[in-house]
Amino acid sequence: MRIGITCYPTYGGSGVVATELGIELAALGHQVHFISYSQPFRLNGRDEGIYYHEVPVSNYPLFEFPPYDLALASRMAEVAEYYELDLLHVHYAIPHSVSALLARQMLASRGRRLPFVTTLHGTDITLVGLDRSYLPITRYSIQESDGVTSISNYLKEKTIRDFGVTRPIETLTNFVNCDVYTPINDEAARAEARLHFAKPDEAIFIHLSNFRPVKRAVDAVKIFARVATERPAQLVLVGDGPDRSAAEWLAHDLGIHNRVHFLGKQERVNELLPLADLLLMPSELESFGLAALEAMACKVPSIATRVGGVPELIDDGVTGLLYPVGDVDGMAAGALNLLKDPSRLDAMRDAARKSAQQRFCATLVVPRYVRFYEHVLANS
Ligand code: GMT
Repeated sequence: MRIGITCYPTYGGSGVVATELGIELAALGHQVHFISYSQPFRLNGRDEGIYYHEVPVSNYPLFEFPPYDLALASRMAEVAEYYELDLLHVHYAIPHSVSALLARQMLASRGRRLPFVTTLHGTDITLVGLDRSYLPITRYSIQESDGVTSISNYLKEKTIRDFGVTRPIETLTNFVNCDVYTPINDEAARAEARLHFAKPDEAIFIHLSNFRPVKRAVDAVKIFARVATERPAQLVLVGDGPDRSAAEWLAHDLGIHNRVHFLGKQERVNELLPLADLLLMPSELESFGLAALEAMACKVPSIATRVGGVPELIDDGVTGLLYPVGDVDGMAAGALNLLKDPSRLDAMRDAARKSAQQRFCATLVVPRYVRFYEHVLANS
């Protein structure tokens, strides 16, 4: 198949999923065309079968707000025509599904078919889509999509309930390449690599996010601060965003900044995750929780919040521990108890990897996307 993919190319879960999907589809022999305002950050541009088309956005003095969604629709229609795309797959409803709808109409007027699939990721539904100024057009473009997928049952049900969408929505979860996200099984090699951040007797915590308020990165520092009063430990924070300076300030204010490492945006998180003992994901809301899945594949369980689609990913007490939002004391106590009980932690580490492999591996989920595309093509 020839598939056009549009996503937000910067740091964010939907862009990661879209890019990894494109890479996996190309590896299966499909031709993949990314159409976006800049090259998705996990794409190195060298993969066979992957093409990137930039969307140029002109800015005239008259345009107080440059119309990116229109430029995107034009580019989608052009790329679809020149490269004979079978379908478009847009990630994050706003504004991508609206642009795809326009591109489909532009080509239909010339007798050419261009079905499009919309994948709902999270804040497009839970926050942005519920803004009154965006809701009507978002609902319309979801309803008019040729196929709609959601990354969790939670998000699917929320879309039906809050948006009144009546067309079928297929749940196709986030996935992880279990050969790229792997534990370091050689204990001596892992111990050696961990020395980069911690002394041999110290635990390593990791937090991975875009530091938006919804991620509650400051809670990650608070949880770590409580743990660090009881046992030697280090915290590694990966990513960047609006709450980073608040988290940095807190680490300094609490006098733990020498044990808290802000690494900023990192491309190869698969090399960092296996070094950790536990991932901290204290989010206000997660429609799925891709960071926790990537950690699980590396044998790293999560201390996380029981929100949104997280319970569909993490089996509380088996592959991680779940707490109410803001329960910093509970999360710190849970982490300390696990670290005190190495056989329980080891069992949880094994269960986390096994669950990632058996339920969320790219080899399982990506073929479901392909079958979904075939279904859409056969029915549109
Ligand atoms: O706000 C974010 O975390 C980014 C957002 C996105 O769409 O870029 O992430 C969402 O999509 C991820 C990939 O499907 C999910 O794993 C995240 O749980 C989801 N984030 C939220 O729902 C807050």
